[in-house]
Amino acid sequence: MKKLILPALAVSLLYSCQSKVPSAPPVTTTPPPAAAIPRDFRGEAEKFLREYSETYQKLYTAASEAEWTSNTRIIPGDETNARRTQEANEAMARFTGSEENIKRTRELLEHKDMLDRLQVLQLEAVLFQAANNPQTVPDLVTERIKAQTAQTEKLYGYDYKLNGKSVTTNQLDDILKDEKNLAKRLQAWNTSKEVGKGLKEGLINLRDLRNKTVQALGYEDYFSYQASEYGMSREEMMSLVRKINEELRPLYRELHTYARYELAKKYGVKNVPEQIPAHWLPNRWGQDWSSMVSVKGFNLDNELKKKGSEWQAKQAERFYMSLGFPALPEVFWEKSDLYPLPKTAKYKKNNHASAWHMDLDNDVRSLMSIEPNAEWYETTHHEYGHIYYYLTYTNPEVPVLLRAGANRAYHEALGSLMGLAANQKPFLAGLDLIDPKAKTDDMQLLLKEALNYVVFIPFASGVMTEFEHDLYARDLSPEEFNRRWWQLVSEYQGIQPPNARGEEFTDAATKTHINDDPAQYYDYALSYVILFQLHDHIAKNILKQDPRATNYYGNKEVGEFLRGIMAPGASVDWRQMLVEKTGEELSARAMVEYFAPLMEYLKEKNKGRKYSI
Ligand code: X8Z
Ligand code: ZN
Repeated sequence: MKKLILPALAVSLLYSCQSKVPSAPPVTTTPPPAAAIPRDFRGEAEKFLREYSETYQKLYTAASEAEWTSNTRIIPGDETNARRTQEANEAMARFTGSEENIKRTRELLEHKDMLDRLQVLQLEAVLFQAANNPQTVPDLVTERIKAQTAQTEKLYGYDYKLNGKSVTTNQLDDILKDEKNLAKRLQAWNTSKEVGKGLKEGLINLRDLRNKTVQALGYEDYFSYQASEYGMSREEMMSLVRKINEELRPLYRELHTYARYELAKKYGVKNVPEQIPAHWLPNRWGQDWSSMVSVKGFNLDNELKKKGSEWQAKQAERFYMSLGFPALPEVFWEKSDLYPLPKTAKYKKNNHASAWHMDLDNDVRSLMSIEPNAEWYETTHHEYGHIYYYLTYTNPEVPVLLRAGANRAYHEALGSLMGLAANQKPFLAGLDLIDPKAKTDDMQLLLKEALNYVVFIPFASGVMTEFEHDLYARDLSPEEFNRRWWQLVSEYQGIQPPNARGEEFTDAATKTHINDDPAQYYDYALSYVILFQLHDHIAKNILKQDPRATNYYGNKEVGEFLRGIMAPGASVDWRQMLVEKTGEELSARAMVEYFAPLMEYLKEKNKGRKYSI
């Protein structure tokens, strides 16, 4: 979540943008008739953008600081943080959504052809921000900000109870990964879904407020608003994600069949169910099944446990540095919040991993709850991808307003790419995390990877995206939140709930992004597709290695390639960039090709088994 925080912005009373505008020089001569002076739109845009950006950056920084505290020190019942965050975000909203800024931006954009490309992109970014906070409807914006902060506090202030005892989500995840007793698994799964009940009202409210705020500036709904950042309509985005899902469906079908039979065997269930009971899977949402498979000679969890969490945090940095990226700045180590809270802590924190560009400059931080295990190892690489993206596009060529990914999916892709690379055998052997001489079954390794990357696709491009589409664009009735959620889970993932999930639950809302990163989960699906395209290019053309067995470590050319993608931020066209860097348009080709050998293997393995999706 919070891939980039782009809260709302505004001029606080203390910091008025008006006061920054230098007054016009006194007129000493009689001006010629107005028509005779050609207007210098480029000069006007430059001045406007300079002043706007300066205020924006200050307000953004203040809002980030407040949000940071709200996410790292959650004290239920204490409203200090919420109040401060509210004020900072409102200040931001008043500025970004100000009628004056909107008017001025639109006016300048009417003369697009007289402006330079970067100016147009920046003005479009200004309008995009404005649409989230239009001050034509200030009360709605204020209410939305308030509802948003309250929802996050509710989600992360929640006290999960298992057998009457408080447990963390890391503990619940461990049970779902390791426990063999189905009754115990079910308890943990049920516990993980309790939080949704209290989030329903907030979600209904947020859905309405999000839709109404962007509608004030002409977007049909919040989903369309988010898709517009890719230069796409809602329908175009839906067809793209549906196409991706279809391309990976044959492989998913094999994985699903394989998992049903293997899990039934593991739990000693004779009748193999058609749909996988949700509590059988090693993840709360069934989005990653990789821990189902253990490969002999490749036990990352064991090795990482010996090394510890701090080692993991430093190792991910070493990997980036080996490619030529700089060391993480001191502020990162001083101010990040990387590890689980001690049991004695009197407060809670948001325990979903995120990366923050606090000031759109060099203050970068990450919020994680790193445990020494394979999942956090991958997540750490993912978050550092955001951090290095921030640091790399923080350069004089990229104006503050374009310090973002080429699109949001790129921002997600680069760190995930490093996560994939950091899990490949030659890389791990080089680090002594696996014995270079140990014989490992490569097909099992590929299977393990598919249970992560491929299994994720129907969840991300199917369940999450279709649900949010219906929520925002179809005004899904609150009477149907849970029914629709499980219908999608069944259709796309082939998973069934272990017990009746009436509308008193809101299982969708147990997923953080539904609450605090709305209508953009397809970013992750697209990011996986992009990451395989980039990886395919790196392996074949730079490293000249098999994409399934690479070692990026220490390769400066790979680093150059990645920096070339990161450095321009959002100042480039994302489609053009992909073609330039990989020679092809967005396509699941590389991902399908990567797993092609597995397809054959699974077909063989599944011979005689009944397919159910
Ligand atoms: O939310 C995340 C990142 C934070 S940007 C850890 N991810 C998605 C999730 O956890 O659901 C990464 C992959 C999918
Ligand atoms: Zn991310």
